Amino acid sequence: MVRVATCAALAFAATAQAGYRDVILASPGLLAYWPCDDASGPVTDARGNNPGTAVGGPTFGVAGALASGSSRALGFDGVDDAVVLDPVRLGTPTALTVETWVLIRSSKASGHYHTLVTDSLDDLNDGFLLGISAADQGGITLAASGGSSIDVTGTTSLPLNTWHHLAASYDPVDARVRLYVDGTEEASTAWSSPIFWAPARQLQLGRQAKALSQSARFLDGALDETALYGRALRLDEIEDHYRLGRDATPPDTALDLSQRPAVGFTSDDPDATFECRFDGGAWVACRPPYTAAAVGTLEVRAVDRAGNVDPTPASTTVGPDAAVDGGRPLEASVGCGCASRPGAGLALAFGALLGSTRRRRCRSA
Ligand SMILES: [Ca+2]
Ligand SMILES: [Ca+2]
Repeated sequence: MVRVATCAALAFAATAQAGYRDVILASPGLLAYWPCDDASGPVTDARGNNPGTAVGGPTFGVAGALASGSSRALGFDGVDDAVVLDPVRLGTPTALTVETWVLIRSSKASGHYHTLVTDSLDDLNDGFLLGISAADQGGITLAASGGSSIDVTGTTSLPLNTWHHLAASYDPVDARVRLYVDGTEEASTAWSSPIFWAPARQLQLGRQAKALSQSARFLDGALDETALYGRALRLDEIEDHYRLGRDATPPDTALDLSQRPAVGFTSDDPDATFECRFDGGAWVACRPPYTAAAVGTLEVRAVDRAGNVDPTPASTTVGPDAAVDGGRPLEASVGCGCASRPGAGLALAFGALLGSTRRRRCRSA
């Protein structure tokens, strides 16, 4: 839908978030649940049993995964951010489900991975690790005594900067390790060995315990609504969690034409980013204010953190046209406004503008 923004503050219903939390808390076998809605440390266990200590300075209050706009999450810098938890309070369950919403900001180099949730001491020789591979695919490793372990890896390469639901389960009676991605069972492998819980193990979010290769395995991204259960959740339960939590509503895009020739734009989703295209060209990432070097049609669409794209982009005529902007001098800026050079815009093509903007490494808000 196209409309001119009033930039009014929008209220977001917390219904979906509260509903999601209620369902998780009512799930049989729940051992710990970190909604990651905290404004600062410690990282609260909504079940009240296992609060976490933030180390390395993770970012509290980043945009969360759930459909509710008020859901918050915990950001990890991929360098040294982690949350340290108490493995003793987790116990030594024989069956297990580990569940989280995750967003990754970058792809790891070959052989490296993002550590999401782990309870292990010695680099996959004990306990478990839920992670995301260098191919951006979810995976679980479970270890048994004697040094044997099982890896089950998904098949979907998760797009960067969008939220996804990951879960993995193991039940020795069922004798299968299963991996679920966005509410679908994506991989499973037969496995009947009991989980080996090392006496000196460490339960953590965002990093592994072992120093060797640790720096290559920090999470660069965010976690939300992380939960551990002492049983294998069924497929229908995992489907329910995914359906209840996921944001399926596309964001709306609005234009602010009050500062011609610059065009401002906003979205009803405060965490949305934007894509622009000029005269039907390719969609490229952009940020307001936008000022064009040539007369043409600007289209803008918001993209939310769930990957939903506004299906009805906002559009307007832009450019150095007296009928459009009153003939005022243009600034050659696209996106973050860091490429401003008054009067120089007329000679520059749109593509060159985008290139210069990217080269200046405009940072997102
Ligand atoms: Ca840090
Ligand atoms: Ca949350």
